[in-house]
Amino acid sequence: MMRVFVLTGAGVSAESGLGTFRDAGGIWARFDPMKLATPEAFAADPETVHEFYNLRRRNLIEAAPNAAHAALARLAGGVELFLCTQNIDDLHERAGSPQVHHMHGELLVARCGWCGRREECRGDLSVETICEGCWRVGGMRPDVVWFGEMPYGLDVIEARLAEADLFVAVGTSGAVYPAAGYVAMARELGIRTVEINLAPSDNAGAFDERRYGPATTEAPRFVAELLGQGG
Ligand code: BJW
Repeated sequence: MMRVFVLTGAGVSAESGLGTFRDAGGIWARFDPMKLATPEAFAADPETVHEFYNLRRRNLIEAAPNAAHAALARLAGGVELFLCTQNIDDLHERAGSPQVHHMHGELLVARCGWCGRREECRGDLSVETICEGCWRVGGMRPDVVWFGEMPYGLDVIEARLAEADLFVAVGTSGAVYPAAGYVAMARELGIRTVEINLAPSDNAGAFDERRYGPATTEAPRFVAELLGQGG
């Protein structure tokens, strides 16, 4: 069975109404990432960081998966798929993807900075939230990977990339490492590489094949072709 490594980014969830980061009007055009998405920002002003993620968590709960998420869920039925997402939303899971590797963590999970305990989190967090593991206050944070922090499961990611026959990036700008480096790694390994995006990403030139258009159109088309059902 063909082994396919799919890397998704914010573009795959854009048509579900969740903002991307670096597009015009994107999240980082309105907010300074260094004041919200670093451990230093959380240490300096946890209330503001909580407010930012509480708002995004509420938006996520209201959002629904789209045709791109659904197509990638179908793909798992026909190939050996490793679905690696940079997204902290759960829309791949809600579309039916059986296994998703969240390299930048998950918004619907909270983690205690004191004891490391993780728990599902669908409500707001605050500096008053108590950890039910160590009963300390002030350490609970969204279980997401901020700048300067180590993404999750890099060893697993690199192992699955090394054994892939095909690497596909969907809706990611190629601006954030280490994910942005995977296309180069794939090429060095002789793996065919495909980009699906609304517009060329920062490293578009590194891909063997490029498909441009909305993820909800291009991902289902690509998946149908891959599963041999015609375009
Ligand atoms: C559509 C569409 C539609 C729109 N259809 N497409 C090497 C070189 C240089 C720097 C570094 C390096 N290695 C590490 C760094 C530093 C840093 C980094 O990369 N900085 C860059 C900005 C230069 N990286 C890190 O800090 C990472 N950690 C790390 O490497 O640790 C190593 C280490 C640590 C300690 C000690 C020793 C070693 C961690 C990165 C964490 C990123 N975190 C965020 C926030 C997560 C929480 C949150 O959501 O708030 O993750 S930042 C943000 O960017 C988020 C995303 O996952 C990530 C990627 O963004 P993505 O998904 O690509 O979105 P956009 O908006 O950029 O692009 C959207 C795309 O969709 C566009 O292309 C559109 O065209 C497209 N699109 N609509 C299809 N409808």
